[in-house]
Amino acid sequence: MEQVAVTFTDGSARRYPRGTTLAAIAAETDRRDILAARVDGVPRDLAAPLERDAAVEWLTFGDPGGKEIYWHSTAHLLAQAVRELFPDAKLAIGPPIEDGFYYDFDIGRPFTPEDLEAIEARMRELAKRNEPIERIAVRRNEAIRAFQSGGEKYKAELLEGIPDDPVSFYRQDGFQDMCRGPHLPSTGWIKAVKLLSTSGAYWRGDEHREMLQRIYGISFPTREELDAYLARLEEAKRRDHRKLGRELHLFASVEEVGQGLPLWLPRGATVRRVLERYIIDLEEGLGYYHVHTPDLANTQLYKISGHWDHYRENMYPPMKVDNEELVLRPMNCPHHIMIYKNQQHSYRDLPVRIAELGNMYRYERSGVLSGLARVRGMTLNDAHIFCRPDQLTDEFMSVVRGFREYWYRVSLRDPADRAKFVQNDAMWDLAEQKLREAMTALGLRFVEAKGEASFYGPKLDVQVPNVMGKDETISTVQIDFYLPERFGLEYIGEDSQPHRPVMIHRGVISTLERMMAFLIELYAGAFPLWLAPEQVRVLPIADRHLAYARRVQEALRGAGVRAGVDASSERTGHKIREAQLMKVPYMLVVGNREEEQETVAVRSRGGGDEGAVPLAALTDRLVTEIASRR
Ligand code: TSB
Ligand code: ZN
Repeated sequence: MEQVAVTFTDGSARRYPRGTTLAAIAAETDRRDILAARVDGVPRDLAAPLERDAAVEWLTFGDPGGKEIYWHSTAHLLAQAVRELFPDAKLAIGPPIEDGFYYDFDIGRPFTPEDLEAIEARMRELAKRNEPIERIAVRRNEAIRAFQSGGEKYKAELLEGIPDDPVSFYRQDGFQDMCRGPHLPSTGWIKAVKLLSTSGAYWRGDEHREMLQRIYGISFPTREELDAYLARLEEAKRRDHRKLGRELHLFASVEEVGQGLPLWLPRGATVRRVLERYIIDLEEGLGYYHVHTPDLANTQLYKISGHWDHYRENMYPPMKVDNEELVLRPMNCPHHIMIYKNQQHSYRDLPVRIAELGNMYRYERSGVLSGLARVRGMTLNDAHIFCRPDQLTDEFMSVVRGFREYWYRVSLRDPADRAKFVQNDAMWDLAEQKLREAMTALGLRFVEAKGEASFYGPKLDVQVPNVMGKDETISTVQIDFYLPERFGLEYIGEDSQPHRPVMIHRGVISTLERMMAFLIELYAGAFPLWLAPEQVRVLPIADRHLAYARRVQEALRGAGVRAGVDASSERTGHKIREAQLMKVPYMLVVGNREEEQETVAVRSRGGGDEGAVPLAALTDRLVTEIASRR
């Protein structure tokens, strides 16, 4: 019998009779977790026979590709359950997503929480039956006929977009769904399911089309994994900066102002100001010059810089005023370049480091906006370093040494994307080489990401996971040979001749918006003392203690401590709870005894009741703790 040669990822190879299924080969291993395979890189069902020599890579739930299949099959199970409970339901699409899956249905009304419970219970029953999931080929016109007679208008429309004949369907237990696959071998693989939420979703994401009902869910091979995921989800909800931002009066987003344009409320603005002062002082000490430049500029500036050609889709459209055409700036670099150009520079003055808490505006698509983490109007802790080529590596390294480590992403261009990145291979190669050299010299490990570079040069990004485990860029440092060229930047060298400087773009704490989102989630809203908007709240026991409470407040304010007073007529227990809800680090209860003895009864946020402490001693202690920034 004819044989095919199969190689495995561990490098081993074996021969099998042609037509042997992947399932048969998988059965030779003693592993029970193989749910599908990649054959020459293409995901396939275990039931698929091998017809020619191939490289086989087993897929399990532990692999991203395996999860995708697992969740995709669970989406089918969901559709089967909905079809059984709502025989008139029309099915649309049901893909796996980053965390789980969804399926869109048309049942003529929204799903209720009770519906979800019933559907989930039915899914569990169906999974227990452990029905095989089979791939079948259906003639195209048969599929069209079936969809028409079943009133499956969404499926019929989807089929119009697929040229295949025959088209593949997957069938389990009498239920079938048009699908490319692959899928799990049987429904019994799905051990733990949770339907998480439902929402309206337009068919094809088009607001002019039908409103469908989307059900989101997730599934795991064990109950323990599901429980751990749900616990993480709960914790994420508790820490969610959008929720805490509202509850702690830090920021607000209102429709009247606009999407992605958050308002910083007094408490949030206080935290921001502390961060701003801290970063500006630090940067001044490191030799950065802080400047102020306007949020708008002539469109021409961005035509020179290349933003107009490579970054326009992220820019707000220009506006005409008098005989000028202006745009909101999407980046601060061109303004800083004009500051550099405002005077002559000698090789001795370099590097010149120009910094700004620079406002910028990006037309982020509404679907990606998220609280403060991704906005349209933002303020970046930005700096542009203009240096000699021989200074580049050192400057780059000292910027990176100031970063806090999470994980590093080296963001490179995608040479195939000619629109997004300027075309100049020699320039890109040099910049990428310099970046890699510096990373090697720093001894840092990094992951490369093709296509994530800026249009003008490669970046080193510090990626930080948010509460849901998704990564966002906080710090970034970028090497740029391009803008100095575009703007004809110069310095006078030792040889008295003009030379071209190199630029480093650098952001350490990201935009204040994203940093705030990150800090809120990191501390679950309980900021350390130095950042807390209200560091201390004085709680008078009765109205007659209010005057003393005010004196305590004044004394603390005089020492630079942000102190509030609860002047309400509530009882002390209530005042304490209120202060705890607002996560105020210190509560100072004052009554007769405290007033007589110039003391305060201290309760710290952790719940610790420390008893009476002389006001002067407490003030000193707070000042020291604030200065420690811990
Ligand atoms: C560092 N020209 C450079 C600058 O000199 C620049 O703008 N780089 S950037 O495009 O990568 O943006 C800098 C940082 O801003 C990002 O690393 C990210 O942390 C933050 N940022 C970008 N877009 C948004 C957004 N929509 N909302 C909040 N923060 C953002
Ligand atoms: Zn820049």
